[in-house]
Amino acid sequence: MNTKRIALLVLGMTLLALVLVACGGGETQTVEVTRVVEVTRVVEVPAEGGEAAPAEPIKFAGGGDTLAQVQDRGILNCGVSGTLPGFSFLEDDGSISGFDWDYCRAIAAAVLGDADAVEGRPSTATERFPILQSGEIDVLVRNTTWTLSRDTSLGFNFAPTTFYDGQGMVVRKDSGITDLQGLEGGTVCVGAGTTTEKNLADVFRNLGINYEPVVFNDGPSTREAYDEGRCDGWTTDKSGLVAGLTQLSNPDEHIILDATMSKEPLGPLVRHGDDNWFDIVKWTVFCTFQAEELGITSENVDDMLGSDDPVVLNTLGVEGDLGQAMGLNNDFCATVIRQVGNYGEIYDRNLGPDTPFDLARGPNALWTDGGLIYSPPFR
Ligand SMILES: N[C@@H](CCC(=O)N[C@@H](CS)C(=O)NCC(=O)O)C(=O)O
Repeated sequence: MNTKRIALLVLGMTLLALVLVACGGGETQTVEVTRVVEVTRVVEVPAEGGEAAPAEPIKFAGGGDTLAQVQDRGILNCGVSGTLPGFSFLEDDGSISGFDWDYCRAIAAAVLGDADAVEGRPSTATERFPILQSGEIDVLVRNTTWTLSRDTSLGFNFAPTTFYDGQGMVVRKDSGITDLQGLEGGTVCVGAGTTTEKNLADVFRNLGINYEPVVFNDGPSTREAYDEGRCDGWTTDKSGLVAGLTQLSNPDEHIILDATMSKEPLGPLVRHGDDNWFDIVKWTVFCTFQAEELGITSENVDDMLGSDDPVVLNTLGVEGDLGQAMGLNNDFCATVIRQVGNYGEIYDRNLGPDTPFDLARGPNALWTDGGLIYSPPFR
């Protein structure tokens, strides 16, 4: 054994020596309280012969073996939409592109050292949760909103939000509708199994608007029905509307109303029951945030390995053993940035000014620029 456990009992931290306890009859009593603090430290000592023995496999608390399964398989199974340009879009040649897809690739890079070692599983809104619950996919990155019930009773854990969104409404310009109230007595196309459907009902009830929801099984059918004129309005996440507008027959004939109907924090999620896997997905996302904040890009990451800044060195695994704490290589974050890029690069590549979407960063700016994108310390 090259590891010794040293238990230190720190006794007698006598605290609160004078605690005044109110007694029944208004009297006070003095009580002495002694706190016992047990500190257990694990100390690495060299094995016999002076050489450090190989590290023992780390046993992770919290159950689950998703990491081992993915490593044995050599492929990450990642659930996506596949029909949402800019986020995850399945091309005719079978390739997938988009912001969500890049997060699938980032997780594969962190875990397997290869951003290409990932299989995308396109899914509709209604089938996305069953395929994660059943283990068909290891992680879902599919424009999915973090809600309390999904995070608890549905049995999922949400990694940090990668895209702060809100629900919007598209109408035809020539309809004369300029606000939600203009949809009074009208019809709205909406996808089943989404937060969108429920928000629509709540918001219109609050505003006292009578309307008829026309519900479809998947995103493309919802959009096509609106395009064919079957509804007066079409609602989903604003990101979905911006992406979907490009797929309408005449995009210029439609507008997104100036109304945000909900909060839609979108990000990756995993099954309950595997804390280590959850940590891996979480810290892969944080790695992309942290790298943008530190100015580490896919272009300069190798130069940054020689930085003088200890924060950069810890993030990239040149110093410390942060990756090992999750069963990953210590340079997992360097691999992610080298192969996929930091948050800003991922955003710009898929949604930025040089794309058809040209989505302003808004709340998705770094916290240092007034946005919500923030990583806890890599320490
Ligand atoms: N963020 C919402 C809505 C997600 C959603 O599924 N939106 C539809 C409309 S954009 C969609 O992506 N459809 C694509 C599809 O079903 O493939 C949620 O998590 O419920």
